[in-house]
Amino acid sequence: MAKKSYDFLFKLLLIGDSGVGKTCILFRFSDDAFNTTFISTIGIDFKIKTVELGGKKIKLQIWDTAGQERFHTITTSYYRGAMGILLVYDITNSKSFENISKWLRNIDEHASEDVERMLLANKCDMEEKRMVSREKGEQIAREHGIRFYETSAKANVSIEKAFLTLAEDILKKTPCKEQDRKEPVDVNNQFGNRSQCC
Ligand SMILES: Nc1nc2c(ncn2[C@@H]2O[C@H](COP(=O)(O)OP(=O)(O)OP(=O)(O)O)[C@@H](O)[C@H]2O)c(=O)[nH]1
Ligand SMILES: *[C@@H]1O[C@H](CO)[C@@H](O)[C@H](O)[C@H]1NC(C)=O
Ligand SMILES: *[C@@H]1O[C@H](CO)[C@@H](O)[C@H](O)[C@H]1NC(C)=O
Ligand SMILES: *[C@@H]1O[C@H](CO)[C@@H](O)[C@H](O)[C@H]1NC(C)=O
Ligand SMILES: [Mg+2]
Repeated sequence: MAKKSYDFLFKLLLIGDSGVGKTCILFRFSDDAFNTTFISTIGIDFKIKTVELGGKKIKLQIWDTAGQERFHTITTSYYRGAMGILLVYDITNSKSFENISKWLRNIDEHASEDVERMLLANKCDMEEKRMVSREKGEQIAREHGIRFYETSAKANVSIEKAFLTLAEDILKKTPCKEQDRKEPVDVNNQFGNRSQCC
């Protein structure tokens, strides 16, 4: 019997206005690299990365959507299958922050109800051009009960942390059924035995 090379498959999705850095965030996470050239995503793209959490191999299939309005129909068709969604804005672009409420509404309309959400304030390396304070980001995240990180794909700030934390949050609410091991596994979460996961 062939052994699967992973224990869980988690599908994640990146959304947010065009130019906020979604593709760069994913490229930093998957290839640990950064490119200053802006090549706007056409439709949708994805990358795979396998990580290990609490002794479990987790294959992350990460969908990178185009932020441009003209791709709305195609990109929203990917919300349904997502277990985690990263909402991204750019701290140097107020409009991209104001649009977060629009992206949150898109999630309400198109994603599954128990999807795990996370808010990322990207380009935090550009402090001199900042238009959106950290407090404003934290506040909207708090209002919606979701985690918040200021990130930089360029300076490699909190990118890995964000993806791993999101995966961990999904793992915590994943029931045991798709796994074949007998011994319980310490998933190392702050809730101790409150976790539904094995
Ligand atoms: N300074 C800085 N620039 C960044 C950062 N992340 C992305 N950029 C730049 O922002 C521009 C847009 O980045 P992308 O990742 O292509 O943006 P996107 O959100 O994927 O845009 P769409 O695909 O059109 O939705 C590029 O020129 C990047 O080099 C960052 O953390 N810091
Ligand atoms: C914010 O959303 C509106 C409506 O979808 C869009 O026209 C606008 O371009 C967005 N802002 C940015 C900075 O992309
Ligand atoms: C980016 O950050 C991650 C996590 O902290 C680290 O493992 C990696 O080596 C960093 N990459 C570079 C190029 O410094
Ligand atoms: C955690 O385990 C302890 C000891 O087994 C038990 O008394 C307690 O009720 C458990 N807590 C929860 C939230 O399940
Ligand atoms: Mg892109």
